[in-house]
Amino acid sequence: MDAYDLITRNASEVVTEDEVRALADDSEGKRAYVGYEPSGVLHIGHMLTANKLIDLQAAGFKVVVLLADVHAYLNGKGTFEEIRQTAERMKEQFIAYGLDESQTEFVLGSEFQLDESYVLDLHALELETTLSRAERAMAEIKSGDSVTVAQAVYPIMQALDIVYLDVDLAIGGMEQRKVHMLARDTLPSINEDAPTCLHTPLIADLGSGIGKMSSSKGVTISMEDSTEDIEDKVNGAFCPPTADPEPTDDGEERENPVLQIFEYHVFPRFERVVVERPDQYGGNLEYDDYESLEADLESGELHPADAKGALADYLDELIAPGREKIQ
Ligand code: IYR
Repeated sequence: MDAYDLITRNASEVVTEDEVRALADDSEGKRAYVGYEPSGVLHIGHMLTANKLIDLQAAGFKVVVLLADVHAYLNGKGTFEEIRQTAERMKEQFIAYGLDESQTEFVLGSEFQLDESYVLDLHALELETTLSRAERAMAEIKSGDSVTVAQAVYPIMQALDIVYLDVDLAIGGMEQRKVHMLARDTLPSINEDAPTCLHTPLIADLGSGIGKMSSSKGVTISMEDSTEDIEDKVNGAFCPPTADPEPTDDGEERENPVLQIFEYHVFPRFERVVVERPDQYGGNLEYDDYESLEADLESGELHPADAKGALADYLDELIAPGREKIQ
């Protein structure tokens, strides 16, 4: 796979393609980052962007993980004390998950976000940003029902992080895209370049295939799950024999989360996927790429129950090293 394909595989969106091509042509020494609010334990959403960081490391990028303690505080996730403890635990889990420690720089937001120059630049960007724009940027990130002043400052700080961490590529899930668009529009006002961004897909709710999987509601998979928890959750997942399920009667879009997890979590990390089946049911099935697994599910060659059994095993293997760090 060439560098551009590796950088962009499984991305929902890159902004812009030309900018990413330029980075791919000369990726040595380039820096990419993702920021995470330290909160709870590592879950499948964190793991999806972490997979992208692992791809980027393979493509020669230096990777920065921002443990965004100040952002978590502004978003009402607890006291600084609690948030910092969580950040420490998350760092260990990221390393256990497979981020190469020697190639990854972990930074706490509070290490630079309280510096005078950062705060003055923050105020300069505040002058350029309407409240309604900041509010829109936070629509899929904020916790709680109303938008606080703290949550309006949050996306502006996120824009500034790209400058202060000196990164060439900002990574995030699709829920971060409006913050990144805000950054592209406002950073030139303080004489900084519009940042290049890459957004990863969101996985649908495991039980229903509707909306996005979230740790605050519905079923999610996290490093806290035991092997049995994972089996139960995956066995209860929505998995019709298609990658393109019909919308619900109310017209809500649905995805196949089992296939999504194979595509975005399993195939990027395992060269070959084996679905174990007793001989009387045709014996094991082996796949070198996601597309052939999807085709077999659609044709009926692969039964959803067998796909789920294999998915639970692979997820357990990905989660096991991080699970040990929680105990
Ligand atoms: N908004 C992210 C956390 C975050 C991301 C980046 I990239 C930052 O520079 C700062 C914070 C979240 O929703 O977790």
